[in-house]
Amino acid sequence: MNTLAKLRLHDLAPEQDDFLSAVLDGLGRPHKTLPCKFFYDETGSALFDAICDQPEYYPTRTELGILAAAASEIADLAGRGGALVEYGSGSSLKTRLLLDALVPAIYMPIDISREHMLAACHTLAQDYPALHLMAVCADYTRPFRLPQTAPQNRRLAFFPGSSIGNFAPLEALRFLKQVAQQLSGGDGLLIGVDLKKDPAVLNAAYNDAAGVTAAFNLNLLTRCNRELDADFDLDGFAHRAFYNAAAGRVEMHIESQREQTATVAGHAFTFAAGETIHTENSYKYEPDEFQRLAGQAGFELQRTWTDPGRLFGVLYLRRR
Ligand code: AVI
Repeated sequence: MNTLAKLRLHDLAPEQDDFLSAVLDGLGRPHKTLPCKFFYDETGSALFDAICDQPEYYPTRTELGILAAAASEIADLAGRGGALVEYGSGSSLKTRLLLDALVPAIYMPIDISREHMLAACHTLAQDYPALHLMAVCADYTRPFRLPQTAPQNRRLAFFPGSSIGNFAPLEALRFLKQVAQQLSGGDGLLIGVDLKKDPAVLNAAYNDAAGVTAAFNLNLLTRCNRELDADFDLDGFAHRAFYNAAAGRVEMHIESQREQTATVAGHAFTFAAGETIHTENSYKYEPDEFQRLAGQAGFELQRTWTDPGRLFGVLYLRRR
């Protein structure tokens, strides 16, 4: 069978982010910052995959275990044979677990990276020959319209990996409201949320002994050197990650080890010893905290699954 016959690309031609402007803007602020979305060049994506395999980084394997155990209950709640809409590329094992359990008529991944998503879709098309794949190339952090599907195809939106944690709470609310708009009353949202826990567990997860998270964080500077004609001395900066309990988030920073100056595309930036570039926030939630946030976006909690250690939550919410 020609698998391509079942794959359609809906290219909404998302605006590509301007790395140079973001770096000049972020490093020009009183508290230097770089947006975490720039972690994911080819090296950064490979490093992120390696993070997920580190013994200290529990979220990926914990969520996968929860989904495997809950898959048929999820299918009972969401209904089988509908449309699975994933915010992200769908190259993960988690997607396959849901495809096996829900047997949807349609799988609709949404991703800004067209090539990566299409590669994942081609593999899925071979393994799931009956599935209609509607790949949507879009930036889901900005407003966009989903392609129409037949009203009988109930939608289940899927946002795994605790990626919601990388949004500040107001951005998370805006994102959840957009998802609600893209669903009809009664449709579901299945979302992975990393839970608040012993800070020692969180600190270990973002400071793995093998140094993979450190390499992932510092790759931002390597990327600036390669792509933006910058001259960061990689030996002069170090990875810092810690749980900020007051803010309810793990923060990642790149810390300057001495007073120094670096240039980016001809613009000079000075760093004091100990000064940091704030590169990522990863918010952690209590289940009821997240339930309230989702409630404000128009969702009603139906079911929460966690692991025995209550490290991670998978929530099924219904669009009101
Ligand atoms: C993608 N995101 C959910 C990860 C997280 O845990 O916030 C990114 C990450 N940063 C460091 N390790 C993993």
